[in-house]
Amino acid sequence: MSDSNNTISRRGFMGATATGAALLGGAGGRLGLLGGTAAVAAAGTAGKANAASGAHAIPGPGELDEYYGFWSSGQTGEVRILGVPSMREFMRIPVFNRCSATGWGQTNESIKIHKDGMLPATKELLAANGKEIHDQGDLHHVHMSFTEGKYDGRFLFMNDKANTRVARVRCDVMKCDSILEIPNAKAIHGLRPQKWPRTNYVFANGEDETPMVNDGSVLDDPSKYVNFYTAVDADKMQVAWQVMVSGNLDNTDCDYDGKYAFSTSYNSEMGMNLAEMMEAEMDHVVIFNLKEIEAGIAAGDFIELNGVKVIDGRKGQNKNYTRYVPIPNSPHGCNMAPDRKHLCIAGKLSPTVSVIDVTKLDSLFESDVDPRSVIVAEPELGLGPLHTAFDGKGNAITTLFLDSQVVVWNIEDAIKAYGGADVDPIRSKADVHYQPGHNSTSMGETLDADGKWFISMNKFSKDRYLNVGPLKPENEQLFAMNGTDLELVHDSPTFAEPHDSIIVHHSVVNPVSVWDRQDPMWAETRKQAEADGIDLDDWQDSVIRDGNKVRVYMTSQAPQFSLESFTVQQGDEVTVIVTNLDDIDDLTHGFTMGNHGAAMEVGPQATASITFVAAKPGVYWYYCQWFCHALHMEMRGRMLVEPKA
Ligand code: RUQ
Ligand code: CUA
Repeated sequence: MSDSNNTISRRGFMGATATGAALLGGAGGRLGLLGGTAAVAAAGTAGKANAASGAHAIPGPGELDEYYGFWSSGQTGEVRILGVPSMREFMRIPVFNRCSATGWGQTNESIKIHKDGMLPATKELLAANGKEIHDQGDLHHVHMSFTEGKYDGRFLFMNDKANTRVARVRCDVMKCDSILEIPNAKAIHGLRPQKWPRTNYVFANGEDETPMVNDGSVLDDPSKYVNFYTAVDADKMQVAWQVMVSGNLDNTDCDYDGKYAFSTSYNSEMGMNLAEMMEAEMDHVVIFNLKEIEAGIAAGDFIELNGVKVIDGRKGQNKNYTRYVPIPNSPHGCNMAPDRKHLCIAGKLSPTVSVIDVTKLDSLFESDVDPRSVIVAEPELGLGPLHTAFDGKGNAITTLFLDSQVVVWNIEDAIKAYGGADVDPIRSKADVHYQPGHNSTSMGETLDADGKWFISMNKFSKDRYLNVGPLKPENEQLFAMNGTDLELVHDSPTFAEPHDSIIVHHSVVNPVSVWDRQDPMWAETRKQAEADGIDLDDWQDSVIRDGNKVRVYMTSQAPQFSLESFTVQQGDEVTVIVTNLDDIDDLTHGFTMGNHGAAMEVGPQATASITFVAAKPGVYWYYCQWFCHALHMEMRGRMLVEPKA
């Protein structure tokens, strides 16, 4: 999986002479272009040897990264695309947030995506607050779709803890195409796509338990509270089924066999305050038996709650839907190793990671064995273990929040030690700055885990950067993995929040550069245009009146809108539909209507539309806000709003 992008690099130039020689020898496409410069650079810096080897080369200016990094942004509500290992930020994909630049949350196309998956009760709640859609979200986890245990480059899926939602991003255009609000559950936190045989389901767990009938009559009766584990049909973006569970749920993952999914619970007590939540020494991980749940649904063993088929998998039901494996103490991270066998549950308040052998899970459902018999190791790693990543070579890397460290440990040795052997599974520890939460390794949650790069996503930067006031950035750190040693190669501050990330080889991801004119994103808009007798594929400029609704169709082609001006009446509801006829790479236009809070991105060959009320008479300029041409400033026009007669 190496390519020429990776072998020519700034670090490569600065590396040992051997690397320099390899550089000059292995001419690929890009290398050919840069060959001359490379030779000079290599000669000029010979001797400044750097510890990072050629395999850990960091691309310099103009050079491409070997990996895409997909970042969740926590309370910012968007997805970010970075290059790894350069850690350059390429793009932001608005999902649960509103975006001033692209008009996400303002365009009719994006509002439709928000509203299509919204529960009726939420529409009412928002309307009562003077809103049509949510304008914030808390995006914790982003993961790619799988086929047979490997990333397949089709979709990214992500959760919104704040408003109990799951969303999907299309990797061909890197835009969100679906947002689904999950009924019954509250605060969707953990999220993971099914790995095998493909991502038919996206598993999502609710974090906050709520009264079974949540009508305002129950607050302090824990026996009335339940929690829900949800399987979303990933193709249709609809809830497939839910399982009612005991205890709250935190994070989730699933196996590489399509048989089981798992979710940690830090509050098995169902406590409502801190003291109650921390009472028990042992909490648990819930094991979901997918085949049994599907069979139970097929056999009608469910209740229907808000239109969803819900299986009862609470403790004590003892049907074959769920099992509860006791884990110390408020477990958090839930990570399946790419060895297809070991599930790592991070103890958080316990210094341990509990390793479950998933090949033993059948026995839990077949007989009355001690649920802890599936645990094959429980190494003590340090204080505050939160999440675990893998190198694909039998080693795991766990973040230690309280210790501000990450620890590399060997799974097989941990199993031996658990069996009584005198071996230390810990291979190395590295300080991180400071208090790490998630971590990720290159391709680390797939069967292609390659053990080259490791990222620690740290909740605090403290003194690491120039002071920017009371609100400090968080911090993420990139390490080159030299076997089981971690070498810090890069720090970057990040704005709220470096929550979670995945590192995906570039060969898996193949976005287009120009939209397909028939893209489903604006299918509704297209239908309306057809009804209005407009051909969206052609240069057009039409103002269609429909009562007090006015639809303004125009095209953009650098450096012009097809309409220099248009006229509406005071009080009209105006929809502007812009089709970008430019069809070359990187020629995005925009449309901003001055003083109306209306702006949108219109990519090459895309159509986008936005609606506002022209409430005040006067002349208003509209302009293109994406720099597109030497005459970009001139790309503007006027809307005349005539006073009411
Ligand atoms: S959870 S810091 Cu929201 Cu991803 Cu563990
Ligand atoms: Cu079109 Cu700027």
